Amino acid sequence: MTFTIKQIMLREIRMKLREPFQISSGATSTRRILLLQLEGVDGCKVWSECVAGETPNYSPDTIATSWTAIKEWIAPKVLGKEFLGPSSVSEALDTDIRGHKMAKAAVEMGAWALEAEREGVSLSKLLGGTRDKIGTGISLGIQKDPATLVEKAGEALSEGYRKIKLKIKPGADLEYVAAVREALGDKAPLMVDANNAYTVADFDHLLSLDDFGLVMIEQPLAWDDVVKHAELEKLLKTPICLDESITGVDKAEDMLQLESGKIINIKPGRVGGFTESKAIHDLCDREGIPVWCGGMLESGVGRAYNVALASLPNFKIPGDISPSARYWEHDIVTPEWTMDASGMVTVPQETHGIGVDVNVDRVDNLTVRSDILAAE
Ligand code: OSB
Ligand code: MG
Repeated sequence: MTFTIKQIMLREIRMKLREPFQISSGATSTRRILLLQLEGVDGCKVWSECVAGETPNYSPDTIATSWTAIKEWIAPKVLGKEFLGPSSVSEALDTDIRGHKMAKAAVEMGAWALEAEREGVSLSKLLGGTRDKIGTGISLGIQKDPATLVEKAGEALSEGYRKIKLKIKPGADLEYVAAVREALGDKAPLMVDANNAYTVADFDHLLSLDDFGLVMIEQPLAWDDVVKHAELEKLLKTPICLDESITGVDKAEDMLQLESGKIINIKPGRVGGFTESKAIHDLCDREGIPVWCGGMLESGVGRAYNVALASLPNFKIPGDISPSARYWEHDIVTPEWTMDASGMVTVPQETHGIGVDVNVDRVDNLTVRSDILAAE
């Protein structure tokens, strides 16, 4: 059996975060979100989310470039074409289109959801997920002073989060991390994420982070580097986790060969979708490298895809998959994503597809731009 995508609707919505989120390279207060609705020839419709940000401070991909890429190059490669399954969509999108991974991922992951609907299974099941619940962490943005961060980290620990990630940058690092470690005690599962804020000139400074018993240090050096991270990994006791640098299974292979990191944060948007995410997951599983699912401040739609992915067996570390209320006053899905007191999120297994319903009226109200792309 084959499947065909008849139409893709694009929507840009704007959602205000409950509090601004600051990383070393910029802050976000209102999330501009690109949603897609894919429609199969059988009339089945699914929603997906492109996780690109407003500016290219995390990845080269942005809302604006992804919109263009989908409209000009990606949709024409898939609309009206017959595919054997979602992996063949991935293959088609990787042919003669360089980059634009977040744009490709939004369409490719939508194709997985269409396939799950067609087969009448949950997205988790279709992907090969084995978990009914996934462990959840929180990513705390850079705060105005260490005391504020200590307060937020303390709240997170008492809410049950299983991993607490502190964003750092030069000038907001050692003092902040020391204060949190002191307040939360030796056992608290703490890590840091620098989003590329350091260089080889900072190696001595970064080695001081070894004093804090962190479970990992995420992406301290350049966004596209795997060579200098290998130099740093040799010196650091704390494991390095790569995020930005791992844009595909090829880069995961480079990481393994060069020993640039011991853990990978997989974000399906960053690597071009689920087919590539699964390839990285499987490679890491064979090589004894644990992975976890990162986040991009997604709405409840993108979160559904992350939850499904994180149900795969080698997602052994809690992901940045916080409940809806961490981000939004009201999410755009029913039910909203929740976390239990032990920091677990339930993977929807009883329903078909992504496992949540999109509140279309609310999406309509939040829409600032839309387009419909159809097969010619
Ligand atoms: O580096 O993991 C990151 C958000 C935007 C861009 C980059 C990152 C993040 C996060 C947020 O850490 C994680 C979340 O969605 O809760
Ligand atoms: Mg990161």
